[in-house]
Amino acid sequence: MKDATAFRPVGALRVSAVGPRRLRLVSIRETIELSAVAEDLFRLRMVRGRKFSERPSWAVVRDDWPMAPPRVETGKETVAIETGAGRLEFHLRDGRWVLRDAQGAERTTGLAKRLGFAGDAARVALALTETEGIFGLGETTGPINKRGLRRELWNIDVLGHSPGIHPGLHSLYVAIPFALLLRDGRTTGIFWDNPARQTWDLGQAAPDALGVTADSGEIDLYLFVGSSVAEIVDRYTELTGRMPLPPRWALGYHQCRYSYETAARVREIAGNFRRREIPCDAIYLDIHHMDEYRVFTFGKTFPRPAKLLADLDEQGFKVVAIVDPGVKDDPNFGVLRRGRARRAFVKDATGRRDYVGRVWPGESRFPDFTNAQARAWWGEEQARLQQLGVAGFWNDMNEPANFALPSKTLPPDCRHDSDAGPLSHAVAHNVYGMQMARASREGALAHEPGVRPFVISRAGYAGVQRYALIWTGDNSSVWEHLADSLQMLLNLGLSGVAFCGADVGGFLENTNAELLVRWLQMAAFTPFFRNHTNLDTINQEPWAFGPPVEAICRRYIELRYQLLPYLYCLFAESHRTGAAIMRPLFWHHADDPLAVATGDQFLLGANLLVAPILQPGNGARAVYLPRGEWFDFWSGEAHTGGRYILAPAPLDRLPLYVRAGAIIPMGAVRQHTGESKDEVINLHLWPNGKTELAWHEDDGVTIDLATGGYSTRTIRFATVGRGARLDFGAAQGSFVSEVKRWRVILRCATRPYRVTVNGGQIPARFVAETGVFSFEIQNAVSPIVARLA
Ligand code: MIG
Repeated sequence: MKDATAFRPVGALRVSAVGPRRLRLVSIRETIELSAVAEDLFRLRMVRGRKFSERPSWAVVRDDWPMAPPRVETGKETVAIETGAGRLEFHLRDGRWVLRDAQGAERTTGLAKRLGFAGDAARVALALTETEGIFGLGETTGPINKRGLRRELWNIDVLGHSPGIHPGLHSLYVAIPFALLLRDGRTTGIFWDNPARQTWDLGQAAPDALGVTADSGEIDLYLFVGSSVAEIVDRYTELTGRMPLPPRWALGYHQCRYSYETAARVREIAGNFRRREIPCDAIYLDIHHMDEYRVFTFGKTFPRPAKLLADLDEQGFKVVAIVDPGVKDDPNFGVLRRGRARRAFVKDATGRRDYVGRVWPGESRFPDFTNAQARAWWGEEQARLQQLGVAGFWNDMNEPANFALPSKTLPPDCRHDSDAGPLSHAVAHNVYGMQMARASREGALAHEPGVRPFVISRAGYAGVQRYALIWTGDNSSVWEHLADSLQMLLNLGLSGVAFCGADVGGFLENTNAELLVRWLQMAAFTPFFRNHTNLDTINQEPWAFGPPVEAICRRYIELRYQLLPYLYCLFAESHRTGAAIMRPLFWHHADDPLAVATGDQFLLGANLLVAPILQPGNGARAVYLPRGEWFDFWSGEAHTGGRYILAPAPLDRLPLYVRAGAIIPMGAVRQHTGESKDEVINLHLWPNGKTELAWHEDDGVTIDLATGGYSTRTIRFATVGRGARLDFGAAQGSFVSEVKRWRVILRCATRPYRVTVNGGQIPARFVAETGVFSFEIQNAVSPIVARLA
């Protein structure tokens, strides 16, 4: 007898059907379908038998694009589909396949006899060239380039993740089977849409092969052949959805700890921020706010939650409450009773009884978030928190975590009654967290229509960006984790999750002054900026280490608030195109091997280069500046890129550089994003030939974008002869801009200019010592032209 679990590569194939965009191939056992989904996106599916699953995908929200009809070729040995952007060839005899771009260059190759099934498992293997890099894969530990590692995509609750501390740690909380392959400056994307546990051997077992196994399900590969990293992430996020614009307060500084245990302590924390004038927008309630960990309740240490939340609101604080999935198995608990009445919980293997596991509340049942009715019910329960004034939801433990079993999650044979039909937990596991986030977001919207929800999730699968931001879970207050979190966030951004962040200061263990400062300096430039620490650790609020440290923390939090207009434009760009907000250098410099190798610096948007200090006692660090001209943000000193420089970094200084040609819009320091001030935007122009900024503004609260509730305009700057020209295109959209005046700040100026705005001369100022030339322009919706002569 043959071993049923042995690997069997796909047998010899023949063409069974040819459609306008697709080709169907059959062997004795398997069926393959090749198709062009978009010009630059191909799909390769394979099943045993003759029928593809008709289950809708949890990840994919769009799967066909208008395109010129591709050429479909059926030769004797090979078949192919060719579009204007690429070509997918398939060899009928041995299952080898090749993806090429429009220039005919081989982007990636599926190895012969390595496509097939082994028992329930499905396998794919790709050839790797010697220098090929592998990026993305969502949230995983280790260096930015995953080449040579092995990672499992199986959402799991782990304490203290780190390659150094847990060398064997292969899984984290998020599973995103999407990778970017970087080969000789060209980027190719590969996404295997299958939420079952996947194992990615990234050139470890064999240095020249990328081998991927899914524990069950179909082979369903999406192959992206775009011409840049940005294009591939753009297409990938068109496929799996994009981040909705968060409320503006989500971009501010957030303060958390496990836990602020009483209402009085929360008020004290809030009072400290305002008294010390440290900007802050949100305070989090961790699990101790509940009545014995009963979800959606407040316990006796929070006697009048509505009053507390109203008072905090008056001080400009939003409150985010933790919401864990486990519902306490207490027959007197209303949430449990209603959930049971709605048949909303995950069933055990019998399919008849609810599975009962154990989490913080003790014995608990787990809502079946894969089911639309269960999600709607959850939203109703959550609405009670909204009515009390809770502004956001923090979905923790949604891998889901379970203390009852060594596997730390639900048994694989638990039953889900999903929108896509009945599923075992083994298949639903990786989507559980994202579907919880979906319940939270959709519930928040249903019960407060028109207001942008705020949902933060620990677990997720491809497409989770549609519902929540991701924070990277329980790191430790150690330097290695600061460095690790940076690379993790970069890969999350490459994987469609632009809105992400790590616990600032580190979660487990006690932090220290230097680590807090360095972490906070870096995180001021990450999309999500939240300080959080564990139960029983020392305090790590910005003032916890005395006045000098507090002053540095304040300074960087203030800088974050000053940069919010720049950041907000980046969030808008990401909402439109899926672009990462925090980017590896190679996002803009894929053909530069040194930029590709850099995992300890990042770009915020295209124009700010952040080189955080990732080790203790460092008064300086090497910084790689990619090709082009760069300016030191602090001193204005100019540097030519394409080389390393040594950057001074005393404790109060984060090495920060601006790309020549950048327009960086900066606002006033505010104590929170809702604080109203006469809006003057400082437009810092860092000179170089020609540049532009896509300005975006809206009310920061409502979801009015679809109906034009924004104000956008292109701001262009170009040197003309010895002078320059600054153009504000006409403002688009129905939102009335809050900008009263633009203060134009030309940096590195060597002389004063004569300035005319729409023809009339206006006053200007030149300070020779600082090289700053500045003037102010009244804002107007119509085009504005300023000339510098
Ligand atoms: O088992 O709610 O990652 O941020 O503070 C620990 C308590 C449960 C894990 C989260 C952490 C949170 C903590 N939670």
